[in-house]
Amino acid sequence: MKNFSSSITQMDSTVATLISAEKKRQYDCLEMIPSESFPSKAVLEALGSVLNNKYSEGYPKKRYYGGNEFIDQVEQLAIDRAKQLFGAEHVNVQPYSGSPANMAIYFALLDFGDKVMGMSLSHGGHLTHGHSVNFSGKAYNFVQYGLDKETEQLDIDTIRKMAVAEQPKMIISGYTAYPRTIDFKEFAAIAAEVGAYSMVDMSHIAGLIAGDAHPSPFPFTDVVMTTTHKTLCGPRGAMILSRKEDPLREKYHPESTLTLAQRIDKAVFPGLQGGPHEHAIAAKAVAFGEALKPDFKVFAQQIVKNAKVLADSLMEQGLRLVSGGTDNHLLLVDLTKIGVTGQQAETALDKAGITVNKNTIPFDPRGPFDPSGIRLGTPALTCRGMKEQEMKDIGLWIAEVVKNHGNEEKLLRVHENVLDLTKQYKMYD
Ligand code: DSN
Repeated sequence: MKNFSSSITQMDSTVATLISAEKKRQYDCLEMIPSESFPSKAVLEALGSVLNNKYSEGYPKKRYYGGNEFIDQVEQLAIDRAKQLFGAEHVNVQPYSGSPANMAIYFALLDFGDKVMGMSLSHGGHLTHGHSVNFSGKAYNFVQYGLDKETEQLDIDTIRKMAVAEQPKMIISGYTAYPRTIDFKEFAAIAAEVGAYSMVDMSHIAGLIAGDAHPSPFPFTDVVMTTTHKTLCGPRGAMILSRKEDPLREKYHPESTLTLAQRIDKAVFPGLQGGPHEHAIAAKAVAFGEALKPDFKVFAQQIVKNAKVLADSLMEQGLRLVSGGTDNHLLLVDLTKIGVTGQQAETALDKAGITVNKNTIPFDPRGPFDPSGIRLGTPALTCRGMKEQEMKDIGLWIAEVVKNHGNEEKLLRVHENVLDLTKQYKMYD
């Protein structure tokens, strides 16, 4: 019989030691990658539960395997809570992660070679929004829009003109490195005007939308997807939320009787995936339950408040922020003026215990392996309970590090400040 009772420390000290080391890193560092957050212990318990053991191809009450009485209830709960959280007509909680969710949406609504509009990765989009090295850019005819050179923000009139000229079948909004509010209503109106599906990738800001800290893409967007592990603070995974009916069925699928909801479900399973990860789906249900509570609004709004204070603190130190600030959870710092590269800044901040990622800025003259900027975010620190005063201090420390990235002594001093701060904000224990 297999050993069911020994802990990982007893069974595999090598992996256990690595997990402990990563836990200590997360506790000791200031985690400022904007796509990361810290889920509750309840979410992690669901992820590590026996639901991992079950196969359940299909959907609640329509499975290809027996023994799904409780699994059905878990999955239905996740669906119902997500519908309530966002006001969506239909939800599929099975996508394993963001990229397969996007792939399933394209499979559901497009034919290979169809024209789609998405923002280029170098301006803040995502690989799956049409980059040439990604399946999306290979299988579909993506035309890519970018930001206005002066404002470094979306210019909705330019995007409308492009849509009218290009006549795409789908228009995607929602980004990974855009610090400003997105006018989803305008995007839906443009899509309706040119007879395209409107799609939103709200992965970065889903928690802000759930907490009323960013305008929602519902109910006017045809299909919305999100990862569940960013500002939503759930497990790694994704979901697709959509209208029930297909507003463009006559135009694009006249031979089909499928609703939009049915097209999405069929594309996820059996179109793309096999057995759903029900342990992750249970963890999604737990996270959605947390996001439905009133204090989640306070949390989401604090993420934005923290980002604004951090932005002010950095700008007071002479650092230039792309677009001049932030409306959401993230900031893009252009380091060109101070003669530092994104890689140099990321490495120096790492040494000082501040975890960020190097990032291209719009119209970046440098390449993606050593771009001109860094991307910062406040979700993980807000999960730990940090507020405005901490953000002010952290802004000073970041500026000190990037301006003195070769000065080991200064990095060490900032690291001591970071350790003093992080030990006041314990997690999980
Ligand atoms: N990797 C994610 C991010 O950091 O934004 C996007 O998928």
